[in-house]
Amino acid sequence: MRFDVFTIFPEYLAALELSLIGKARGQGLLEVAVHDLRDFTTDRHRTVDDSPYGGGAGMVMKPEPWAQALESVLDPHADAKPTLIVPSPAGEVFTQALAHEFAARQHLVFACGRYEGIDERVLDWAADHYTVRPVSLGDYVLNGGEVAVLAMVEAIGRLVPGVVGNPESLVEESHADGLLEYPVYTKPAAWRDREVPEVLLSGNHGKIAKFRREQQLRRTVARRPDLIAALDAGSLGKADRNVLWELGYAVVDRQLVKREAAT
Ligand code: 6GU
Repeated sequence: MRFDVFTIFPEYLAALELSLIGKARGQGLLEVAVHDLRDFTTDRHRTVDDSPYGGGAGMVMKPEPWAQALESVLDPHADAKPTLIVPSPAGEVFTQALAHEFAARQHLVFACGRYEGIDERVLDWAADHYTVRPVSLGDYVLNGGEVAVLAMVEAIGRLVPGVVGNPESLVEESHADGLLEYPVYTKPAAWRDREVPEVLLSGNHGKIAKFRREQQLRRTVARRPDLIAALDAGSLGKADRNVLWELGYAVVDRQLVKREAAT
């Protein structure tokens, strides 16, 4: 799998040389190329921005360097269009499902905007050559796309087979089944007057699995009720439904609804 990143701050992406992603690059599992957008300018000052038509605050990224940059990584022999990911707080929200979708692609290109964003015509033009996907990390504003690309390349890259050493760690983690992960503990069994839950020391794997599942449900209800509302209640087991009933939820048309709202 290949990633190309275009940015005016290539040093920002140096973190992709570290840890799991850096190691995967060394092993040839991932190819990551970071490009300086200013290398695709033609004027003496290497200008990438200009004032917005229609007025308003800030600057807008000019279209010409972006077109040169995005053309430079197109492969005329590729059998599918690459995906162009444009980090933007105005994009669709990046989720684990989107990470899986992108991890199945051969070639991802990231266009990091700065200032107020990239001239909209770049995205229109790019759609002839790319599948264009404006993507947001969430409902808050960053100064540019670079930090978002670090997050997305890590979330996508770790799903590529071989990048994470133990593939089981991909199954038992937050969001894998629409719930948050259960809490984890290690030695010592007692620490500063706090004990590890006894069931985890019991060696009873059935009881441990049941305990962990209940913890996942409790945690998700407390922290992310939006994820509970998005569950398909029809696919939940009896034990799950009982825990959720105790936590104040009822099933109506395969949807989990707050019990007081249901009556
Ligand atoms: Cl992807 N980019 C920027 N600039 N801000 C963001 C974001 C992305 N996601 C959340 N805020």
